[in-house]
Amino acid sequence: MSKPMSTNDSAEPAHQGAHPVGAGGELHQPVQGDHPPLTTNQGLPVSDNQNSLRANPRGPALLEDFILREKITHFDHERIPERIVHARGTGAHGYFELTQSLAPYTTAQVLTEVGTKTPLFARISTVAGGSGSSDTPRDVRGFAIKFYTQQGNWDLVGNNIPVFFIQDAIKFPDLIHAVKMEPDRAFPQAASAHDTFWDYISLTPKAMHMVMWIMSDRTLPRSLRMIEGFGIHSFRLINASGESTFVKFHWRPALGLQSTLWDEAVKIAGADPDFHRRDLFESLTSGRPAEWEFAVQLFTQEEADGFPFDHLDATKLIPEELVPLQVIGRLVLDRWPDNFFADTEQVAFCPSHIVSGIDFSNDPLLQGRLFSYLDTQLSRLGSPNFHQIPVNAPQCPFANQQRDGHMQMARPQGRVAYEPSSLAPDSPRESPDVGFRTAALPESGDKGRIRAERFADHYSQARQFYRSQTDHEQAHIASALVFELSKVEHAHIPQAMVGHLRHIDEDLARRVADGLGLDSLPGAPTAARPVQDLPPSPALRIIGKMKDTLAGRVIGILVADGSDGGTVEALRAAVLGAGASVKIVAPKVGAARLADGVLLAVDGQLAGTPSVLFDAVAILLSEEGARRLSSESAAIDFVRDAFGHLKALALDRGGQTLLQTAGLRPDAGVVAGDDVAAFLAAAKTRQWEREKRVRTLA
Ligand code: HDE
Repeated sequence: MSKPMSTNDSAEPAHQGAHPVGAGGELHQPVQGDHPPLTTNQGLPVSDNQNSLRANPRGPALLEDFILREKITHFDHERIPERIVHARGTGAHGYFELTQSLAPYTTAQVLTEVGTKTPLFARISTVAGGSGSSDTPRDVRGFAIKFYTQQGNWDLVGNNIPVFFIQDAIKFPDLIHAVKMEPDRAFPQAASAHDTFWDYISLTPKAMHMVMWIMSDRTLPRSLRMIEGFGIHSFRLINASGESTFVKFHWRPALGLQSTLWDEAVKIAGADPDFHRRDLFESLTSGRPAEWEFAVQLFTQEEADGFPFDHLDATKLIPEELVPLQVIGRLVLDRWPDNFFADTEQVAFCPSHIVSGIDFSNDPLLQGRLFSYLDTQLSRLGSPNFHQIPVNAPQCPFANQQRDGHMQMARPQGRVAYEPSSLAPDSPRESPDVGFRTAALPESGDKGRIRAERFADHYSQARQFYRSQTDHEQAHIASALVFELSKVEHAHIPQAMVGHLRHIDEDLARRVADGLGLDSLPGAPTAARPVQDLPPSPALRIIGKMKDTLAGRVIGILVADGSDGGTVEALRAAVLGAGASVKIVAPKVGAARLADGVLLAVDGQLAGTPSVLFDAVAILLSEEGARRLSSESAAIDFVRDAFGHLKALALDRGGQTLLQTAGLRPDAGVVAGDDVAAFLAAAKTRQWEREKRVRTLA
């Protein structure tokens, strides 16, 4: 019988600095400095974390092994249910700083104390995909903020689009079931381009305004740092006299609004499924905070009565031209969480987390949301005590007589767990002066399953949105509709959709019908109310909101052995000076040997670092380097995609050779590799003029 051997029976003792291999084959780490003992969850130091308890060296494992069982059991339960919607998210810590007081309108201190920095946690998410889905599908982005105010937590749980598909919470499960993967086949993942989604939408005229937004490039953001945010619903601000003013909340990105193109987003999903998460991580961990302006639209009941739509209807927005935005503060994200699960996964947002001085409106979608979030979090986080998880806990004192429950962390003292009590005079009591009070507003009318008549105007704002767009943006909307509807198998569904589009814009309907190969324009459904021609709102565009800056953007420089070091360095220095970051791409990861013999460190290997990952590119190659890359499809794709995605290109002679090999002719967005100023100017925008040369748009 062989002698049983423990790990530490290996030739060299494990704790003496070498790397001995244990009986299990694991390499033991050398011990450096002090380290805490590895223990069980009960605090028992563990002697061997490599071998489970066995009857003999080649014998069965023993049930007695409580250390193995504890470790595996905990592992088996590591996952919690993902969110039913918004499962894929990225979070960060930061703060809100008020720059202009809203004291005439509200008693909420977070909106009245100028200069106070209120800590917050933000989570930005896609909606339809699972938690492991990619970052760049065509989808709405959730934009949820938890403000840890000194008067309690205030959650503003919004999206990057100011309207929604439906008007009443009772339709939310139907909408989500329609967009999620189809239940019999479990695909498509994270995509609206399938039958059930468009079937539901084609039967839901009220969704048409939102459809215009989701078919626009708003759903293809370049970066989470470059999206707008909206609270969507009207809320109320309540002042010290109890007077109420309606408010809509907005976030506007300091870096400007920017999107990718559809083809680009699709390719990014393959090149880097974590594109947005990585972008925010790299930005925050390299000391570049993400920042938004916080703005409000304020309006009275009388003003609301004069709007040509009902502001309680979440399928409508209030154009900025009608009620201007007032910037009142800034929101800064500057700290990546220490642990993703602890914060980003466990954070529990809830629209009913409100503070005194803010109140809800009667928007029926909002009213339904006030119920849903707490309910879903009870099953997702498994206990009514999820408010004790650090990311969810208020950062001000909180106390009440709620007790016990799964995972209770608090240890309330004394015998009194009720109120009022004479036995515990210092126990928590209600505060008539500062406590939350629902605005005392009159309600009257007949009870019923009913909806306000003005909610039935389904097409006017959809038309306003479409007609407010630039030619390029209109073409992208038409192309997106053609793509999505071309994936639908049942022919009557695209037909019905084109019928709806006729109420929005006849030309749009024709373009989509043509793209889908329909012989004639289907009839339009009867509109419940006449479609109004509302004035165009330029604020609804993306083009024009992209800021004239390179700050926050990423430039890729493709080099190979033999590239000219002087040109590379001049370009890199200028780009860094303009606030962008630079990644060097080369055929081999490690380093490229430049013409002068200097080794240039490489950030990405060509085949794994395509140009879709950059905002603009430079291709700086020797003639020999260009000749070698001319037969590399990854190099041809690099230049062809950069060109096709309307990016600026800086090319030296080798770069031009590659451009020619790819069959492309230069235009104004293609500049000389040593013309740094021209490149910086061109890289700040997309080359929209090029689009008609490279793509047939519906
Ligand atoms: Fe949500 N939504 N929602 N939603 N929502 C959830 O809550 C719901 C709606 C939004 O990063 C869920 O904790 C209903 C509009 C965001 O953790 C759930 C209705 C807007 C997030 C839920 C809506 C949102 C959620 C799933 C129709 C923009 C992610 C997980 C009445 C204003 C928050 C969870 C995060 C998450 C319900 C519509 C934004 C199921 C019933 C409109 C940003 O409770």
